[in-house]
Amino acid sequence: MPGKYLNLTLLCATAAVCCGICLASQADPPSKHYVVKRAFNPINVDGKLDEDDWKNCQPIELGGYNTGKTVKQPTTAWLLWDERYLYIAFDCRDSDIWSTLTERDDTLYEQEVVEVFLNPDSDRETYVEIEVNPLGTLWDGFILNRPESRAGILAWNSFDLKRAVRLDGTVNDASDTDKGWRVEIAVPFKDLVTAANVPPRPGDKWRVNLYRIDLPKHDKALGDYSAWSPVSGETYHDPDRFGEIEFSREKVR
Ligand SMILES: [Ca+2]
Ligand SMILES: [Ca+2]
Ligand SMILES: [Ca+2]
Repeated sequence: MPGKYLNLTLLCATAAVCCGICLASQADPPSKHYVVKRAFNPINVDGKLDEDDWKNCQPIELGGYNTGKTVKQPTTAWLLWDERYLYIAFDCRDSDIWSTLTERDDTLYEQEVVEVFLNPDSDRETYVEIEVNPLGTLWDGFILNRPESRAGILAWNSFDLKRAVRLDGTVNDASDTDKGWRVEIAVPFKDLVTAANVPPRPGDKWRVNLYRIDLPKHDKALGDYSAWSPVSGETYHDPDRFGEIEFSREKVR
């Protein structure tokens, strides 16, 4: 995915181009809205999405990251919450699952991955980014998306974050045909320091986006880059285009 953290010079140049656009525009109203219901039962973060709560939860379908159009490898996501956690689940259809990165805060965005951008105070400049790859590796960072530059603070860690991955297929074996991979993530509210309320109050609204990268044959030119709320350009770092979630006191059933 373009616009990440590998090259500070490139980041600055990209940010400078974006800057004029950002300063010239007011915050865009969100194109997507999702009501996050409370979990009825405890969510077991094991990568199995077999809880009734997930089955009863409204699904989100991701589309092309800046078009919203159908992608080759579909992704469905769901969100729930309770007093301690925001839960996010992904179901990634994938005929060839691969990943080689195993260390926390490795450059997961260079390979196959799901990504969650959480912006509790809905500003343009600060948000949390969480990524999980098919091996269960975590990338967690606090993003400073300033007009002059963008930086991901990798030293920011959500120590109580839970995540799990279940494969429906094999990873790093292109000789067979996989079905996909599922991810379950629980983000502790206490780590989301820009949130007005911890835990959120019913009616609180956050700007959020959900993304996935699928790279057939390890080739970025063939990549499916998908998003819940389509971004305006070539980077996922477009907080004006994040969707909006609203926390509901209603339980999921
Ligand atoms: Ca589960
Ligand atoms: Ca794949
Ligand atoms: Ca980190």
